[in-house]
Amino acid sequence: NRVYRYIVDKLSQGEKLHFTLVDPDKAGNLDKLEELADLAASAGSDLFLIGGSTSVTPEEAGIVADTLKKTGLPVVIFPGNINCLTPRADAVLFMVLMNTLEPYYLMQVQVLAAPLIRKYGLETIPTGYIVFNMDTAVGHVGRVYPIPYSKPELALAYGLAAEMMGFKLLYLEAGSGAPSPIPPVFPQVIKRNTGLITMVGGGIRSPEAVVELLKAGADIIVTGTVMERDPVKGVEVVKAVKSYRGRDTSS
Ligand code: 1GP
Repeated sequence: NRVYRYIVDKLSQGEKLHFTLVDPDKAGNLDKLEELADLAASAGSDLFLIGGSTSVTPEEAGIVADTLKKTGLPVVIFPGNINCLTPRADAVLFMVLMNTLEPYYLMQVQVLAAPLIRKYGLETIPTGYIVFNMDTAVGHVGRVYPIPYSKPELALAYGLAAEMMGFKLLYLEAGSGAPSPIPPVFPQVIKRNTGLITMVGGGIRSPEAVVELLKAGADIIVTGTVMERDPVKGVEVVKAVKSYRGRDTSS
């Protein structure tokens, strides 16, 4: 479990982490991908996530993993489905979409994927995944049953269940390209009441948003869109995570 240890070691030294999400659709333009990867790595991003999208071949995922690995950072699959799996990554977030109405994403896809993952020899990081925003691709594809923004106690119930089931990470997701990030009260309530590593992503596009979420107790910030659309801003966002020295209000 090398990647998991890498994450835990950094967190235990008081660091906050930044993960860069890359859509393997980018396999078509490897020069551009390499440029983006170098930019993210030199800004201080800690890890690459690949996946998210459903229109990806395992071959594309492999090419993208190889390209990202040149930076020396770990490459972890964030699977939208089985098609994203590749032995060329370092690990996979072994996820359960906890608030889905679709049995496939609750247990079936994990059962289908497990023998493949074993064959590939990939490290697995047990991850609870909660999607907040219905109006995103993941909300639609994942048949998400939304958690009202006014009910943090409901999100906490998911968090407690995730911890009791033995998940290590809890990923609180607004959805890629969401108009705004999830409200900070969500990571806050999870950090106050569980020992889970709290990862927040979706719609994060400014250093101010990063600081708010980190203050609330988020351990890991994930961004994808901002680095692709506005690299200067993307670098600022990574740096906001890595230079954060404030105290959490969660404890
Ligand atoms: C998707 O949360 C990530 O899982 C990234 O979202 O593309 O909005 O940064 P953005």
